[in-house]
Formats: sequence, structure tokens, C-alpha cells
Amino acid sequence: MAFLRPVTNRVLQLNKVLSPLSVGVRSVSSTNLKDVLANQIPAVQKDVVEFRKEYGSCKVGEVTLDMMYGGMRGIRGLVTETSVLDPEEGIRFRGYSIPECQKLLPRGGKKGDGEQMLPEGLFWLLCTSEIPTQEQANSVTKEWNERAALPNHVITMLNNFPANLHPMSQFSAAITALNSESKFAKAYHDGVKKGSYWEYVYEDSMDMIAKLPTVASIIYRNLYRDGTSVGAIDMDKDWSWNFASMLGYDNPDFTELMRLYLAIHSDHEGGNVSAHTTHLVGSALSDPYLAFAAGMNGLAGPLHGLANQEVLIWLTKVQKEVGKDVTESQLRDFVWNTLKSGQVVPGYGHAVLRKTDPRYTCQREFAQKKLPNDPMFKLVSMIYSVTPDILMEQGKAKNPWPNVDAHSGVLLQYYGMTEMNYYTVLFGVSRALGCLSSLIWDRALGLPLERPKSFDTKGLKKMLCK
Ligand code: CMX
Repeated sequence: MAFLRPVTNRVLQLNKVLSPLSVGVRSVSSTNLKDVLANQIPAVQKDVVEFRKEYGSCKVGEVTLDMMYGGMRGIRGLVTETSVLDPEEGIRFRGYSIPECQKLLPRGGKKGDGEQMLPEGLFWLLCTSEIPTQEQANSVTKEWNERAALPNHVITMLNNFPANLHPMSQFSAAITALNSESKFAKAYHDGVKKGSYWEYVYEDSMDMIAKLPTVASIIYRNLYRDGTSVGAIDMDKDWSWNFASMLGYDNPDFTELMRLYLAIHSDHEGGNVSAHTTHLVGSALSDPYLAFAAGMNGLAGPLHGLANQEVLIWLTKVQKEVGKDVTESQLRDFVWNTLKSGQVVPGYGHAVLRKTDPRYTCQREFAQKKLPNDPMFKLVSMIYSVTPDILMEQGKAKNPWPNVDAHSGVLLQYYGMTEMNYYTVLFGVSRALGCLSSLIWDRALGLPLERPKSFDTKGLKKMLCK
């Protein structure tokens, strides 16, 4: 099946049309992210208009009946600029793999001399497709620190949630309530022109990302630390440092883990449930808070982001039922029993990936360096060595390899964060970087209300059965 098929006989001359990534607008050397975006957007908008004018009638793929009944797997129907997922290789953020990002992006630490990339730098990359300088990443830190304060009604709301309300429900509800602060909603109400939508989405996105660690930390402390105060933001420290500190962790290795964690969970192209939901709800011009809260309700599903919680529950069950010194043969039996009881092995498989997730690999490398002898890490490693063969033998899962969620919980519990129900909230804080940078571009490119066509089975039969 040709990837890009013209409906006419006209030969495609792709090199004549620049893709948005190759528009080649070098940014002004400003350290202000909004200025850099404002400089880029007109050229990208023009490029997309020209691209669509010349190639708008070309086919990009075909839809089969199985795709329609099968969760739309493989349907080419979304434009997402921030990242692309290759089934074999894994995610590339604006063309850069995770190891490349780890090498090229500015790092944390006093003078950028830390071990892990700053999520601030990754956000800059997602927004602009450019690797930022240390100063540019630091300027994002500064803005996020300045925008972090929460309105009182959200604090009151968080403090009044019952302890049995899942942390993800609290997180999503608080994000929805933050829409009292939406600059986009106000501007829309005041009749702002469509060409300026992206600026207000940008402002809301920066505000929201700045506020999420505080929201998440209040939830954590209310549930697991007797409601102790999260303290104040340290203006001289980065986003991850402040988040770790507000949660109550001062181990520098945990802070490095947070930088890694918050960077790698950010974006996984446009079709995953949280990204797609944010994009879909945003297309109705619901403000970014409402759109992202909807995405978080999707992330809270056990087949998506809640899998990191499920993995640790499952690991704990292995230890409880089989004992701490589990052998490979016992582990094989345990995995088979999980499958035979009709459950999935959490942390394994993926809708798009067909190899070990590079997000798993970089967390494994972190563990090999920092906690090589941790019993739970050893268990995770043993699971890695037995599970793919079992899933292949069972023959159902298209991808028998581990995904991002198979590893994250083990790292968190090593540093004392044993509250597994909370893990998906961390994933959610990170996912804001991807969903919201995409949302800025959705509005910059003027993408319309999303509204695919659906059919009923009767109609499909009429269409297809002879
Ligand atoms: N354990 C057991 N069975 C699995 C499996 C796993 N880890 N992964 C897939 N399968 C099964 C599916 O349930 C499906 O079975 P049925 O035909 O009986 O319904 C069959 O294999 C085919 O599924 P698939 O096409 O390989 O996978 P999907 O694209 O439908 O689903 C995913 C992908 C991630 C939901 C699935 O692999 C899964 O449930 N994994 C465990 C949960 C998990 O780790 N989710 C996190 C994903 C990453 C993230 O979003 O955070």
C-alpha cells in the first residue's frame, strides 16, 4: 500500500513542498518561548496551507472493516507535530530519540551539570522542534515557578476530597476546576480572533503545567502524609526539583529520577487515549483545562496510564504468593496463571510498539546504575526474561515486550514512594507537556472540530456485502 498516493497521475514531488518540520525557520535567539513560537507559527501555517493546496486530495491510507471494529488501529487520521512513534524503534520527540534527547537537552543541577535532561528543555523541543540552550530551558523554569500559585477554591476543593477518592479522580477534578483561571475561555468569550487562539492556549498551557506539581503534591500529602503542607516553590530550582520537594523527597537521586520520569512520559504521538482525548475535546474549543482533564480521565484507565499502578500491585502479589526468592520456573507459572485467569500481564504489550519500549530501557539503565541490587528490580528483570516468551507462546498479544509502565513503579518504590495508587498522577503531570504543546499547535494550525463519520453494522453490510 503506497504511503502517499495521489488521486491523479501527477508525480509527487515531495521535495518541492516543505514539511512543517523542515520549514527551516530558525528561531529568534530569544529565551522567551512565546516569542520563539510567534516567530515560527506564520511560516509553518503558510507551509501547511501550501502543502494542503498541492496535495490535499492525495490518499494517505485505507480503512478496512477490521480497523473500524478494532479500535481504529493503524488508521492514518491524525496530525500531531510533537512526536512520532515508530513500532520498532519507539518514540521520537520532534525527530529525536530518547538517547539523543538525553545527550542533547539541557540538564538539571546547579549549572546544568546534572545527570538527566530537564523536562523544561523537552517541552521547548516539543513546542519548537529545536533543541534549546540551557538559558532557554532555564527561562521556562523561571516562568513555571512564577505561574505556580493555585487559586484558593482549588486548594479548598483538594483539601475536602474524601480519602477514598482515587488520586487520579482528584487530579482530574482539580484540573477541571482550574478552568476558572482560563485565559482562553475569557478571550473566546470576549470575541478574540481565531488567529490569536494559540496565544491564549499557550498562556493556559504554561499556567497549567506550572500548577500541576502543586496540585499533585497536595493530593499526595493529603492522602499519605497527614495533610502536611507542600511548602513554597523555590524560585532558584527547576520544575522537577520543586515537585520532588513538595512531595517531600530530598534525595538528589529521586530528583534526577523525576527529571527522567517527567521527560519520558510526556508524549507518545497523537493517537494514544490521553493525547487523542485532549486533542478531541480541545477541538470543540473547550479550554485547555477542560481538554486536558478529559485526557487525564483516559489516562486513568488500566489499559493506559493506570497500568503503572497495576504493575506494582501485580509484583507485590508475586512476592506475597510466591515469596521473595522467586525462581524463574515459579515466575513462569505465575505469568501463565495470570493469563489463564483471563487477566493481562500489566506493563506488557502495546497498541503500536512491536519491540521493547525505549522508555522501559532508559528506566532499566537508571536502575542498573542506581539500584542494581534492589530485590524488586531483580524481579522486574526476571519478568523481562520470562514474559515475552510466554506471551509469544500464548500467541495473542501482538507485542510481547514491556512498555513504559513495566518499570516506573519499581524505581519509585525504591526511593520510598510506595503508594502505587498515586503513580498515574505522576504520569499525568508529565503527559501535560505533550498534550499541551500539541494543543498549542492544534490552534496555531487552525485544526477544526474533530468529527469522523461513523456507521452502523447494518449500513456497513449494505455497503460491503454483495
Ligand atoms: N497480557 C495478556 N494479554 C495481552 C497483553 C498482555 N500484556 N497484551 C495484549 N494482550 C491480548 C489482548 O488483551 C488481546 O486479547 P483479546 O483478543 O482476547 O481481546 C490480544 O492480546 C490482542 O491484543 P493486541 O492487539 O496485542 O493489543 P491491543 O492493541 O489491543 O492493546 C494494550 C494494547 C496495551 C492495551 C495491551 O497490550 C494490554 O492490555 N497490555 C497490558 C496493559 C498495559 O500495560 N497498558 C499500558 C500501555 C502503555 C500505556 O498506555 O501506558
